Amino acid sequence: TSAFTKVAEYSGKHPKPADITFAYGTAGFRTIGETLESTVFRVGLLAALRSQSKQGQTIGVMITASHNEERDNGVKLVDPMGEMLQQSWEGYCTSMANAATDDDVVAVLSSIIESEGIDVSIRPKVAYARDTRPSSPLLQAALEDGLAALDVEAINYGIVTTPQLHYFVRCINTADSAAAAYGEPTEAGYNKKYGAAFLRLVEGKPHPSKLYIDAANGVGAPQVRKLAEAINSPYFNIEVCNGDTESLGKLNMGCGADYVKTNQRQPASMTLTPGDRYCSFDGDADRIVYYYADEHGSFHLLDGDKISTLAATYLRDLVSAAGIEDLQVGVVQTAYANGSSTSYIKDTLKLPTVFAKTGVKHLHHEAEKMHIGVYFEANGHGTVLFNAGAIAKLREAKPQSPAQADAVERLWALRDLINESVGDAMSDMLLVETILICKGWTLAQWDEAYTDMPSRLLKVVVNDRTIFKTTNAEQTLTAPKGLQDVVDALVAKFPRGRSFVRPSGTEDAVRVYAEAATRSDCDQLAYSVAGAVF
Ligand code: 16G
Ligand code: ZN
Repeated sequence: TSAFTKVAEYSGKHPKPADITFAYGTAGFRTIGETLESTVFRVGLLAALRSQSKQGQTIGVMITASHNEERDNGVKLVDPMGEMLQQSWEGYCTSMANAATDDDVVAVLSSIIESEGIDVSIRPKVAYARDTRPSSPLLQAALEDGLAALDVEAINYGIVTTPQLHYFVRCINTADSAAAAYGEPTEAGYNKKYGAAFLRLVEGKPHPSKLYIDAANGVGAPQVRKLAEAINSPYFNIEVCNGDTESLGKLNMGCGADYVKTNQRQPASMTLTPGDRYCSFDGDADRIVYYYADEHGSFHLLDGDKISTLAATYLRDLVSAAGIEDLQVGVVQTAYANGSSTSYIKDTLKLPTVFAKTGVKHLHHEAEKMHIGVYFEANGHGTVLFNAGAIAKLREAKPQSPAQADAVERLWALRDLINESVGDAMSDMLLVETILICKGWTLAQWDEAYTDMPSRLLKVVVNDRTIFKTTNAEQTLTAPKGLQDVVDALVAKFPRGRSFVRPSGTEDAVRVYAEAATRSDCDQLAYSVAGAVF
């Protein structure tokens, strides 16, 4: 343990608040920013161990609380291929964050080293970044102490989006492989890769109208401006709204993808002009939704389900145009997917669809099983994955005509356009823009595919959410006993009714979701199920 004197000493500078218990949840640690100093310091230590356990590959650390209010903050770890931290390590994170004393921190550290058989002689490598929150610099300093305590070779990426950090980590760890190299691990490399793929795909098509981007007054604002500068083309004609990252109190306030999706309305600061095109990022730019006003001024949302069906349709048509046999496109959704989108995928697109539990890592793992797996949460978080089987089929493709060759080429270009490491608002936006430009579609034309069922999401505060257990991708309750039967009986009363109850992974509450054929049925169903839960 003498090797860890520095750990104990530095840990002393970041004592754990005695009255708080931390938990590494669906999106890492997330709570009031000021309380997270000890946790972020310790995440620095964990990142070092994780890197050593992965033979010195680079691990990512992102300081952000996404769409949460400005005073919150959070931190999460990124695994070598840019994916979320392997689930089996989440428990280590939680134990480490809750160690009471500096000696306890060293003890937890030693026990992880022992259980994982970690070779501590390996020099650890970590890449880190933060969003624009006021508490982020303080937390970054705590992280740097954690990294220094274990002599980590660290790269500071400054203020970038969460998906950019995931991309950098993947680039760094694939740099030595000619076949798998992902790109240059810099902001310029990111903009160059995605910008070039986008221009390759839209070349020769008519220019689109301006796209207004609500950046939630977060890190997406400066980053999308840099992307636009790099693309420098009328194909990417954007105007950033809610791009103020300097003034306090503005981040995610009355704006951003979560606000727009939850309230089914545009940001408070924006007036929509019929015919114009709008989208919103969340505070760390890993979610995106689109919207527009029709000629009567009514608001229409194009959420993650709409993006998912648009992408799946386009990919399915390209695969068929390329003449590649048995290259399957599939879609992964969660229980929150609007029922109309699921029917559309099954009945109209005739594509396989599976349900995963809420949280990106669950969708990601299901999508990896498909050749081309499109996954989105209704809230706008998602991406497309091409698995090894798909790559092999694309490599083997023998186009019989210029049209087939063009389709194969476009599939390769799409793979370059998409950030496969994680859902990415900027990359997803370029994907949507590509498809709309190629089809010559307005947002209203995109919206015509299907009409959303009326839906309602309620939050029910209960004494103990841990008594709620689910199965079937969170669509069926197994406990408390008998409650699912009550829900089923309520659902049966309403035409095309659907409802489910699940404990939140991020808040101390239970969520109730309901859909039905009419708005009033839907609301009645939601409130009666909530009544049964309470
Ligand atoms: C986290 C998830 C998000 C999910 C949300 C559900 C990631 C990166 N984020 O924010 O995908 O929609 O949790 O929250 O996985 P809930 O469990 O409180 O409903
Ligand atoms: Zn986010």
